[in-house]
This record gives sequence, structure tokens and C-alpha cells, in this order.
Amino acid sequence: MSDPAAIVRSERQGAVCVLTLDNPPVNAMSHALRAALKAGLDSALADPEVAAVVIIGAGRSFIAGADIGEFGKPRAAPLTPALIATIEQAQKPVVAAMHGNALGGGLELAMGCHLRLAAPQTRFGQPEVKIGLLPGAGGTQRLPRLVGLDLALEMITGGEPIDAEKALASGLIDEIVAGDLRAGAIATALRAAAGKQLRRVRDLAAPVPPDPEYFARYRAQLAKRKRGLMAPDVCVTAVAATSLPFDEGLAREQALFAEAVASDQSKALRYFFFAERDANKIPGIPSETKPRDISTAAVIGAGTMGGGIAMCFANIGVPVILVEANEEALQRGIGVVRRHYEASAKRGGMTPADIERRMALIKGTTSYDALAEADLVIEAVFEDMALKKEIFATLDRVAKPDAILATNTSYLDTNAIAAATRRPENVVGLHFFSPANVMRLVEVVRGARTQPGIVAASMALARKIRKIPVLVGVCDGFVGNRMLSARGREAERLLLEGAAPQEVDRALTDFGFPMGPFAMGDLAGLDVGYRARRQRGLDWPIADAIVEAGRLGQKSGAGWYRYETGSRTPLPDPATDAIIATVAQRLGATRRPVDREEILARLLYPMINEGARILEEGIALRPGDIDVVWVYGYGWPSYRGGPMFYADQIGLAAIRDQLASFARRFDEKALEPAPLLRRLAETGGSFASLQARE
Ligand code: 3H9
Repeated sequence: MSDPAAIVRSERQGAVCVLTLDNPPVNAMSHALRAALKAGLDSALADPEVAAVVIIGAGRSFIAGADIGEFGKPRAAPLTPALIATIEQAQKPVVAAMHGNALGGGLELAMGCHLRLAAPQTRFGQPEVKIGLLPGAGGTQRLPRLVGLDLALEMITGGEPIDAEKALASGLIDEIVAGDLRAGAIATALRAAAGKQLRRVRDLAAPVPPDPEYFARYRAQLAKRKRGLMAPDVCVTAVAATSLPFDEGLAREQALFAEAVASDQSKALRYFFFAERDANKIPGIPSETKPRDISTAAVIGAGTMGGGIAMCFANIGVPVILVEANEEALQRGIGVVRRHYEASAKRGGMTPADIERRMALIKGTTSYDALAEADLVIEAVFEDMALKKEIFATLDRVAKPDAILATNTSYLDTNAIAAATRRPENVVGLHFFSPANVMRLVEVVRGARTQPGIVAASMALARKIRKIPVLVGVCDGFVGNRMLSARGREAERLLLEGAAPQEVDRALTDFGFPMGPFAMGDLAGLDVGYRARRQRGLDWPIADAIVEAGRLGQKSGAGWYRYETGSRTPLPDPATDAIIATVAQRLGATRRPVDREEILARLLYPMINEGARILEEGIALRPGDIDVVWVYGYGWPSYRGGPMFYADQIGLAAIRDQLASFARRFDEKALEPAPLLRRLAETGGSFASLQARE
């Protein structure tokens, strides 16, 4: 148990008591912090020599909100709402002096104070929605009273923070203190103590919706934008309760909060919050390892992938050299990058000057000699081992001795590529996802000889370009594509047995994926997977027959689905059914209706099985890393935590039994339960038990 005197320091400065919260790293409101703050407040408020109180944070933040790790466990008093009530009812002014982050319960505490001051860089937010919650300490009642319904709803349902300027303009805070925040807050507290009345947010008039349909309209918009998520709608319900008398509104919020904390969605999202942070931790590499500076990056290959990767660097102001084999392909690639930027400008994301600034950072060339300047080179040519080896041998000759040499291959053997150089310890995989300028995930592939410094630098670099890096080991398809392949194989088998592509896709979109495998294939182009299967000697008779019939997906007007001219809406196509029926007949398959539940189990359990093998082989460090890959790279709904978290919810014994029965039915070795899955199922274990947080 932390020392209460250390976690909240109480110091007197004349007639002002300054309570300094010191609960590193982010001042989360753990039980220890709440108890110490309550004690500090009680004694300051009871002390006749104290005329006013200042609450301020030590370290990098005011308060980042409730301690997320405490949710779902019994939470002991004092709880935050009671603390806020103590502050609000005080007869002496209590001033919140904020810097860094004032989030969640932290912002709610500040709104219970009589005055709110902040340093210029402070960020204010109610991010609870991102973990499946709503503000549960009065935020849904006080924020709308301070800033109005529009901004309050935006902050509470979106979860994004606002800056100090906006907070001041909207009335959320009273003052920005450019200099010494503590001194400024003490001066303000003294002035307030000399004044007559204390301003309490609870006494402000409740905002009135501009029309009777206001909340219904808001909900309808959210339902489209936040498909499948429950919390945004609950947030609206709580904000709408501002029409009630204040205490009734608070009680409504509390009841909704209690339900939300117990919901499966919030459990999954809270798990995911920590999984995402754990994924940054690499055993043997201290998290404080200083990343090396990348002052110039280079990308080889100006195709869709290479161009997208180049944009990631230009977006953060890092010069990037883009190399292509010939001038024509180079100009085509650079043209595509410019069109992407122009499209963002049209959507209002950037100005013409922004476009020019970014384009000026991308230097096209057809000469490998230009790579001598780069601190990092990412190869992003098509998947051809011989070509990649040739490129890496050239890189070995021209690149700086300590440059990071990265390949963007999505399944080829990174070790074999590294072996084409005399410095395999500098070679790493950086597997971006398409479109690389949009998708957040990067699999950082550690080769057998990649040195720790290169791994640490690659992780840091991916974070710098605002990606979510996950460390993986070398195997066919790494984590994401290897599991995707297990799913794809079963999707194909389902067609053979009688399911239609739209039924398979529908089962997954109902589950929460933005798209099913067949619509996805049509979007990406079916020839890509076809070529990859050929290279790997895989035989998927239906998928192959579709491509061999000239159906390449959206780009050819038909693939698994058909598309009307100019439309991207997939329409079921009898021609596809005919191809499936022909192949099924040729292979002697008997077709039957397959229900949605079976489709889901047949698609998801083999993925989980592959995930178990990936863990056992050490290809992923932890189950959570696999979940992060699937949520950020493949659209697994975050509110279902990821495949390994989902497996624990279903129960590992049930999954093992189902897989064993599929394996028998199809006489398929790949479907036999993985040894790790068996072991965990037999001992009543879970994947979560392998995720231990240090
Ligand atoms: C809430 O407030 C409910 C109330 O309405 C009602 C109450 C009754 N709890 O992200 P970082 C840890 S709900 C526990 O890498 P950054 C984090 O796990 C809460 N731990 O740093 C990590 O630990 P480790 C609403 C937390 O600088 C370390 O701190 N608030 C919490 O990139 C550093 O975190 C939120 O949802 C927490 N609340 O970003 C805010 N926050 O090193 C959640 C952080 O062991 N937090 N940790 O992995 C954030 O968004 C970011 O952490 C923040 C800093 C922006 C603050």
C-alpha cells in the first residue's frame, strides 16, 4: 500500500492548502489516491487557518482518470463521486490547477471544483467511451452545463480530448496560466476566498436541446459511425438526463455506469487498453531504450504499398527517398501519392500548402546510390524472393553501415532475405498493411539474427509515424496473415459444403467485422491471393476457378460478387454460384445449408487454434499481441477484445472439442487442437493467464 502522505502531499502556502497528487506515471485515481485526497481535503476544510484549497498534479499529468485496472473488482470507498461531493459542498474555494492530461474522472473532479485553471498544453477529455463506459462521476451532468450540449456530446461520445484554448473558449476552464501554474492557482484561490460566492457547476442551468428530435438524431448518426458499440448510445442517454433535476441526473448516470462496467463490451475494451500497452514491452529491451534518430528514410518500390509508406514519413516531416526501377513507374507512383493527398485536402484534412510541403519531402529517384544518405531503408517491391535478395545485396553495398534494412514482405522468410547481406543483424521486417498511410498496424518481424537495438529502433520508429507496432517472429504469414490463411481455407471449404459467399461474409459482419473475406478479397483484387497461393503451392479450387474465369474483384467488375458500373456495392451473383456448384460437383462434394453459428465457429476457431500454435512457437510474445494485430490490422471488433480474448470468453474446452470434431469430420490435421490449447483446456486455464502484466 502506498504511503498516503507521499501520494497526496499537503502543503500550506499562507492561507492556501496545496494538495499535490503524486501517483506516477499518470496520476490514475487508484483507491490509495482517492483515500489520501479525501483525508487531505477533510483536514484542509476543517482547518480554520485554511481559506482555500488548490489541487494540482505532480509529474506529467493532472489526473488521467480512474484506475482502469480497478474496474470489475470491488471498489472501496471513498469513490470519486463522494470526493467530488465533498469538494463541491465545501464552504471554501477549491481550485483545480491542471497540466498534462485532465481526463475521465480527473476532469470530473475538476468540474466539481469551484474554479479551473490550466497550463497552456493541457488536454481535457472524457475518454471513458473508448473503454466501453460513460463518465461515471458526474461528467455527463456537469460537462453539458459548462460547455453546452453539442461539445459535451462530442467529447463524451467521441472520447477525443480538447486543448486549453478550446476549453477556455467553451467555458470548461476559467483561465489559462502561462507561467507558474502553482503560483497562479494560489493567487486565484486567495482572490476567490476573499470573494462572496462560490460557483458550483451543479447550480448552472441545464442546457436545453434545440429541438425535440435532437438526441434521436444524434443517436442515429452514432449508430452509423460507431457500428456495434454500445457505449456511445448509453452516453447520449446519460447526457439526455440533464433534463432531470441535478441529483436525479447523477443517479441516472450512476445506474448506467454500473451497467456499463459489467458489460462484456467494456470488459473487452478494458482488456484491450492494457494489451495495447503491453505490446510495447519487449523482454530484454528496456522500455526506456533511446530510439535512434531517423533523419532520412528511404522506400524501395513506388507501388501502392511503397507510396503509402513514403506518405507516413512525409506526414511527420521526415524526408524520404523513393526508389523505383524506371522513371515511368516512379512518376506514376509519385502521382498516386499526390492524388491521395489531394483527396484528403478535398475532405478538409489539409491545405494546398500542406500538400506541397509533404510532396517536397518525397524525393524520387531511379538510382540506388541515393540510398547512401538513409538511416532506414524499407523495401516494398512485390513478393518475389529472388528480387528481394538482389535488392538486399545491393543495399548491403550502398547503405550506411548502421542503417536499418527493412523488408515489407507479408509472408516471405525474413531470415533468407537477411542472409543476402553481410549484416543480417541490421535486417528486420516492417510489415505494413494496405493502405499503409491509413492502417495503423505494423508487424515488426524479428529475424533470427536481428539485434535488439534494431528491434527497439524499429518499434520506436513505427510509433513515431503513428503506427501500432507489434513484435512478431519469422514464419509463413507472421501472425496476421498466418491466421487469416487459416480462416480463408475454412471459408473456401464452407463454400464447397453449401454456404454462399454472402452468407459467410454476413456472419462476420454481424459479428462486427467491417467486411467479410469475400467482399475483402474483391476489394483487394483476387489475383493477389491467387499469385501468393501459386507461389506457396496452395490449392483452393473455388477461389482459383473464380480468378481463372477472369473475375478479379471490383477492378474487373466482378469477383465473388458482381458490381454495377461505378458502384462498389457487392451484389450476389448467380455466376459465382454456378462456378461453386461446378467445382463442388467435380470434387464430389454434397452441398447443404450451413447455419450462421456453424459458419462463425468454422471461421473463428481455426484462427484461434493457429493463434495457439503461434504462441507456442514464440512467434508472438503474448496472446494480447495477437489481439492487437487482429484489431488494428484486420478489423476484428475491438469490443470483442481480439481472437484470443474471445476464445477465453467462449471457453477453451468448448473450442478444443469443436476443433477436434471438425478435424475428424474433414480429416484435416490443421484443425486438430493445438497442444497449447489442449493443455490450457485440460487444466481450466485461459490465454489471459499467459498475459501476466509485470
Ligand atoms: C474513468 O475515469 C471513469 C470515471 O468517469 C468514473 C470514475 C468513478 N488507469 O498510455 P501510456 C498506465 S475511466 C490505469 O503508455 P502515454 C498505462 O497502462 C478512465 N493505468 O502513456 C501505462 O502503464 P504501463 C478514463 C493507466 O503518455 C502507463 O500508465 N481515462 C491509466 O502514452 C502509461 O500510459 C482514460 O481512459 C489509467 N487510467 O498516454 C485515460 N492511464 O507502463 C487512459 C494510463 O504499465 N489513459 N495508465 O503499461 C490514456 O489515455 C493515456 O495513458 C494517457 C497517457 C493519454 C493518459
